[in-house]
Amino acid sequence: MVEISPLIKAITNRDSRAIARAITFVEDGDRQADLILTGLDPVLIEKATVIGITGPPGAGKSTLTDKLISQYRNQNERIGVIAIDPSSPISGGAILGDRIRMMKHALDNDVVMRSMATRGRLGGLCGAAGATARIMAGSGCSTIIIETVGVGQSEMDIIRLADITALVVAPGLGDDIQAMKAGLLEVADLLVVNKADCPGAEALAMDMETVAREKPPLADNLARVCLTVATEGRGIKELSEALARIDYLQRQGDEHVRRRQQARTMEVLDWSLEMLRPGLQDLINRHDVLETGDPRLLAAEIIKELMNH
Ligand SMILES: Nc1nc2c(ncn2[C@@H]2O[C@H](COP(=O)(O)OP(=O)(O)O)[C@@H](O)[C@H]2O)c(=O)[nH]1
Ligand SMILES: [Mg+2]
Repeated sequence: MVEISPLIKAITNRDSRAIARAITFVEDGDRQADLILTGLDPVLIEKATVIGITGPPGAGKSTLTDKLISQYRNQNERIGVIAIDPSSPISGGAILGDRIRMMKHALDNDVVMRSMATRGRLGGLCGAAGATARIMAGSGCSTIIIETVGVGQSEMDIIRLADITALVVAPGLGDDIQAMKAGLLEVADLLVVNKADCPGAEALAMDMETVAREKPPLADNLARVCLTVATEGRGIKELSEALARIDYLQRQGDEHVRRRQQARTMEVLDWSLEMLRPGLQDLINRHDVLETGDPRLLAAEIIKELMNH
């Protein structure tokens, strides 16, 4: 057991080791995390904006994130990055390319980075990511970027943690984009057509404009589609401005509160399921699963038992 209040103080003072330690408590489901989280400044947490950056693998999310970090740092903002990495269950870390790219930011005390693996963990990804974002905010980060591959359900859940979601697409990913149209395009506030230097970008941008027009307008003249060349840093300033504008508009109306409610709901659900899991497992173990009919029927029975406990 460590002393909590010095740790909270150290986080507030932007001590990177204290921040990393607190996030580890969160990831381990350690109860000390609760004490830390309730001790952080709620005003900082409310003010910070969580930006979700999603899209298919290879679209350029990491390159874009890297350039956005530089952009925010030029504006003298402190920034947090949570990279949700589905591919690396063992290291729980970013792939080598991302590591090299982010190296220059790793030396910057005002860039707080953390990667989280989707697989090979006990679950509770949403809850852990939400808590991590709050720790970053409590340490003075005004923007927190969550980078995630927009493929599976858990990644979709993660996106619901964000105040603003940018969907990154790129020409040449063809089928992926078609497959995405159902879910991700709907949740995206901003559509980023990256690799604008590659053939097919114009046509893709026109496609995206059509999609964007179907969205309820937040305001007149709000850019919903951004063209970028992440590798060259082109369009990054415009992208950050579009994000800032959406944030501003959402905070003017009810949308910001609605998003935060949605995020909290996801987190509570996620933690609840985590907490139920061991008890459920215990009850299931007491049944002969092969004998007790249909799995779904047994599940309903187990829930009944749990309620009567
Ligand atoms: N031509 C071109 N290549 C890019 C651009 N942005 C990223 N890339 C390249 O696309 C590849 C995938 O980028 P990455 O950021 O790792 O994509 P992620 O999987 O979405 O995170 C890398 O080789 C990048 O250098 C761009 O604007 N134009
Ligand atoms: Mg990436």
